[in-house]
Amino acid sequence: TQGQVITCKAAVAWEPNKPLVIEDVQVAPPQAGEVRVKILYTALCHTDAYTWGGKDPEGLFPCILGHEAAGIVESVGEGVTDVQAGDHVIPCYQAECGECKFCKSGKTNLCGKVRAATGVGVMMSDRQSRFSINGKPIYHFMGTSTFSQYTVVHDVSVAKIDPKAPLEKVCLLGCGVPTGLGAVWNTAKVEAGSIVAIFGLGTVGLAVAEGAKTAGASRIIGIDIDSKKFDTAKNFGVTEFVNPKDHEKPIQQVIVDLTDGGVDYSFECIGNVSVMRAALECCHKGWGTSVIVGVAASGQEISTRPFQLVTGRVWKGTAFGGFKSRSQVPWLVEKYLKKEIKVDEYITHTLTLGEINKAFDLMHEGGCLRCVLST
Ligand code: NAD
Ligand code: AHE
Ligand code: ZN
Ligand code: ZN
Repeated sequence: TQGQVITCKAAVAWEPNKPLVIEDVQVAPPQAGEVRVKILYTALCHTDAYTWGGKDPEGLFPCILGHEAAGIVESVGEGVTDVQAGDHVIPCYQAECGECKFCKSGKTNLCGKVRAATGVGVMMSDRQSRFSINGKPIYHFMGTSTFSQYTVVHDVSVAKIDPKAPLEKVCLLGCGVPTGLGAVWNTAKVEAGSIVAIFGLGTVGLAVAEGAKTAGASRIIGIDIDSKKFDTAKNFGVTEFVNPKDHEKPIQQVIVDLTDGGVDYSFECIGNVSVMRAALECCHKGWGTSVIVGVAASGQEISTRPFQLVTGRVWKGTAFGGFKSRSQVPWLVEKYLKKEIKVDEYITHTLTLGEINKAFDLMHEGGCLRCVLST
């Protein structure tokens, strides 16, 4: 198949909120600096639902969504040396080139090499899509487009991993689990003994809990409007549970009262701007740090009284948990193989690519963390 167009099945989002359609899609060969990957497993993340729902200012249609996956390199374009056909890989929506201003800064995991193209659904070299249906181009998404049997990614957007790792599990290391762990370890740098509050106990929030537990947090307070989340949350390290619906007082006041003045660290893992405010305001005066992880809809803005920051609270955000993707995803895979981090525990459902609309429906049910689709 090297050098040839591949026709395969992919789930196409033709319009926001309209069920995805499994189509025969033509996938062009990888150009210079690109890699064509046979996707074997892909999970759904809440961000896919957000873009599908028309809430993403960068969302373009028709497109092929999906960014949490694992597969095997089918072929590589000219000049690609870091991976070759047969390598097991995880696509990385957050690239790492090692050479750009961002990569060299030592201050961030963001990479500028291909971001301009991935934000508008095309490949960097010719600003074209590698996906088409009978000649009509279909946009890429987040530089990954994993809801397809084959995809084309930039070489800076793919991590080579240990072939011993089960792809049906480690696909989760493409987004949600690293995001939560890294928010704690890299962005907040939670110290032993800290009091932590987590808003939203989906996969990302639970991975924050797991990260906080390994960091030695003394109390891990989970906040969710769905009380059914608490039983599972205990297994990930949450020690106390608060449902805002059980209280008259604003949730920030509830947390401040519970913690003698506020938490050391809080994490917003929902994408709701009023919860982001509450997460900041439940932090302890003088030092409490709040990390925004959730992705808010187009047009939404955060606000608080500046006095909150003047009096020492710190507002931060994180993308992919601050992990440098190509260097650290393989390390996370090894940690999983050594049983140092959970992955299997986040997989509550498994379906096929053809059942993807059912998988999107499942995301709205409290019992679903990650649903993994086999392609
Ligand atoms: P999810 O839908 O599985 O989890 C969200 C949880 O929040 C659910 O348990 C829900 O019951 C709870 N919730 C909703 N409204 C609430 C409220 N008002 N108060 C308390 N709890 C509430 O989603 P997920 O896949 O875990 O993703 C969480 C968020 O993180 C999403 O916004 C997603 O887009 C974002 N995300 C960001 C990054 C990043 O790099 N920054 C990476 C992955 C995901
Ligand atoms: N496209 C949106 C923002 C989406 C967003 O914030 N994405 C997160 C990852 S979510 C993964 O589930 C992120 O890492 N962003 C950094 C980046 O470079 O995209 C918008 O508002 O335009
Ligand atoms: Zn994601
Ligand atoms: Zn870079």
